[in-house]
Amino acid sequence: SAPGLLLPAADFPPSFKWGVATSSYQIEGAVAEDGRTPSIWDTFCRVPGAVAGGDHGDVACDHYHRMPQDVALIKSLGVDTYRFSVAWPRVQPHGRGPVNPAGLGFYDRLTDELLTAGVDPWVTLYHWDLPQELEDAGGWPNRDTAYRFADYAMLVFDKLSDRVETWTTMNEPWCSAWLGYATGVHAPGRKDFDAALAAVHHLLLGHGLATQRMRAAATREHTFGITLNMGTADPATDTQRDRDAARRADGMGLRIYLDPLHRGAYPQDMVDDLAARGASFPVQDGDLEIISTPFEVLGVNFYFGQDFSGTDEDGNEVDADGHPVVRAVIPDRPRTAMNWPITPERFTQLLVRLHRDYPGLPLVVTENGAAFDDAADESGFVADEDRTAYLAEHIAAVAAAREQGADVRGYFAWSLMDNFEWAEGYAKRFGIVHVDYETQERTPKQSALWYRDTISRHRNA
Ligand code: GBH
Repeated sequence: SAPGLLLPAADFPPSFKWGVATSSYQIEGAVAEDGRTPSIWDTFCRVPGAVAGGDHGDVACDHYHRMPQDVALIKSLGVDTYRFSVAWPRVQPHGRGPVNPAGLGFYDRLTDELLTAGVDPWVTLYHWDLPQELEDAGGWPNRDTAYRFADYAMLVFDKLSDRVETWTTMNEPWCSAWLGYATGVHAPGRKDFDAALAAVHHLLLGHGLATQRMRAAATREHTFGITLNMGTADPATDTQRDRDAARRADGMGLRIYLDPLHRGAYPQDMVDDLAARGASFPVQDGDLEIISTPFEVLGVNFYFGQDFSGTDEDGNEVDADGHPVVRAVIPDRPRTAMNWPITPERFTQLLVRLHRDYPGLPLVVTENGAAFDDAADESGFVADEDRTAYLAEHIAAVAAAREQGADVRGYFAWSLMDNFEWAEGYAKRFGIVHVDYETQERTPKQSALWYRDTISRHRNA
């Protein structure tokens, strides 16, 4: 068995939250039911070549119809918390205007089902499924979308805040902005650098507006927050050029989000870099006060760390447009099925660094996990020692970060079950529970059984 599989229980206090996570479009299916309208992902999946295998979320894990059984499954894992996202086009089909009670009713029932099962609901308000009508009106590059998001947030908050304690606004705005509007590998598939910069700013503004309004309307204590995807960026070699490349990668990947959120300002080195290419964030008076409104938890999604080089393969320091080269160099490690390197020690490094550079911000790992080429036996069981080892090593990395003072208060595995892995479709499986997409049968993998035992060992320590 893999090293580190048995963790000393003392590494985690009884208050530490163990969980599993999913998102709406990746599991729900039922895309045209009870008044739901298309999101940008429904549209994008129909673009030839956009998603591997021509896959789409029409059925996905059929969670919309199997929710009570799925909550029973979650309960059987013994977790404290279930992190799910709410589909905006179910709740507010036109992206503005009145609530759709049938759509919101699903999350109302889900919340009650979880509470009855003794599992804490953790809401993410936006995990990438923007109503298509709002994209048609300009999407996240359009400032108005931030205000529409805050209105939508309030519709959900009004209904669920009596029972849901923790509210996170966005999942990984980096992905929404860069993959959606700059590289175009995610919905809506646009390729426009300036649009992506505007999207970054309006996603952050939407977070701030929604957080302010929810807090003002709260009638009890709540935990508000946001989840960011975070890697690590180390220089490939110890030269000034590579150190600059790593600084730039960290700036665009992490600091342009966390600095405005926590310090109320975009990082000056990144503002200068952007100015050198004639670009800037569309900041208006008062925006940074809104964006930096205090919040109580930072959700950390970590998969792997990278090195960065300031030269391309031919040794050039600038690209064809004259911009400085920032080239990712994948560390020489075993890889997952996503071709992502396995770098648990960099997880420790990230968590300790967040604690140092952004003090006073409690951290919860809202996603961590891995895709591997699972082979299910006839009963549907997957003996996923690779995934089990990945989880064990990364949980040990969290324990190591806590020992070094990082204020990490929870860990959620990505994902509860195999699901629609965005541009990779269903071929990539991140679940700790196997899904047979023909029968919709769920079968806990070895990693799920290990996770359940690990949680119970900690709880009974
Ligand atoms: C998360 O995205 C999502 O929240 C979740 O829905 C998804 O299923 C899960 O992870 C697994 O993919 O090499 O330039 O892309 C994670 C997306 C992947 C974004 C790693 C940053 C590293 C930089 N992240 N990626 S790059």
